[in-house]
Amino acid sequence: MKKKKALITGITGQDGSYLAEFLVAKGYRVVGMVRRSSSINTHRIDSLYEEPWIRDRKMELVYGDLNDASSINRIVRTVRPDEIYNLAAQSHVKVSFEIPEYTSEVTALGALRILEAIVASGVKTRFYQASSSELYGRSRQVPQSEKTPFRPVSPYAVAKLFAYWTTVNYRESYGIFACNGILFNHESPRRGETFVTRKITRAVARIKKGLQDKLYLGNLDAKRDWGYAKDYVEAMWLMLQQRKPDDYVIATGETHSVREFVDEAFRCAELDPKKHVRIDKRYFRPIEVNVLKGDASKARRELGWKPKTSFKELVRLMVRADLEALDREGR
Ligand code: NAP
Ligand code: G4F
Repeated sequence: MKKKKALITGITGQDGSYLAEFLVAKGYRVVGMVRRSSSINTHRIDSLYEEPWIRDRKMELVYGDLNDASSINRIVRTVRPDEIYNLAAQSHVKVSFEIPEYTSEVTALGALRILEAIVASGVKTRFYQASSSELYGRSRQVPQSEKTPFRPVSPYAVAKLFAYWTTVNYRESYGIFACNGILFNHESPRRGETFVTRKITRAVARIKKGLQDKLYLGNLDAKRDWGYAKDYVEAMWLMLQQRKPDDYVIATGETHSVREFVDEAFRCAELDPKKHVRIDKRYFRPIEVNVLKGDASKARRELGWKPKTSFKELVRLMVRADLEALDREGR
């Protein structure tokens, strides 16, 4: 049987790296779109290079940018993927208040550019859009499901709202097999260092090794539904294997405050957070999303997907990974 080909935008990010590994293991040929950077930023997919996968042409990287329609058109036309996973975004909520226009270009119009390239090229492909629980923002409903009205409260979330509806619109207008995965927060040792979970686990490891003394954080009362990224990429793939395209919430169904995450992470390293954690106003946002808690019963029912990793296991594996990384550096 012919090998399936998948195009991943955002392959150098947390989810892109796990998804690439998952698809290659499933026998796909993966093409990753990367943007030009002055320094090497492919550390999350380095392990893929070490495997014989590249030699066997199971994965290749091509230059492109979501802000450059011509590169997207060229890639879709020449690669002719069976599946496209649009994971690229300016994905930091707090940063989106500082660069709102750029965030909208990449995170909103980027999705439109890919969908337009699909229509213009006539390539028969399935499309996954990385939608977000940030769409719910200040929604009054808890837990949030596919039926909960959106109420986005950041430039990032508004951009994701545009991309969400554009995906639905191209599905309905052109019959494209296009799906939104409304993923709640998902974390891992590969999480960017400025997102709160990784900032905490990295600081815990550094404090344990005597490399740092204080951890400065913003709002400790915000609550999030935190899952493990490795579990979540399977759900992306499952959505594109269904008979009909649809939108799905992916979540654990549990919510925990940032404070709980801090306490658990410090407990894992037998440290006292009171001695080390300080509040810094710099890390507060102009408006906060207070509580996110997902209802993923549709995904469980229709995709057969459920999370495999508990909150405590997630915190523990992230702390352990950050400690081991320092050990490897000889710190
Ligand atoms: P991430 O680690 O921040 O990765 C973002 C990726 O997008 C990186 O590969 C980045 O490339 C790429 N990118 C940024 N701007 C680009 C541009 N102009 N053109 C091409 N590529 C660009 O994000 P993640 O946590 O893996 O999340 C993946 C996707 O899911 C994102 O769309 C995010 O908004 C969404 N999402 C994430 C979560 C979560 O909890 N993680 C939840 C819901 C939705 P560089 O390496 O060059 O920066
Ligand atoms: O880790 P965060 O920056 O993630 P946030 O804002 O929930 O967004 C992430 O999840 C979304 C899914 O819901 C994705 F769409 C998005 O791309 C991204 O992956 O912040 C989590 C919470 C916030 O309430 C924030 O105010 O932690 C709070 N927080 C407290 N102190 C902090 C800090 N956040 C960060 N980044 N840094 C702090 O020092």
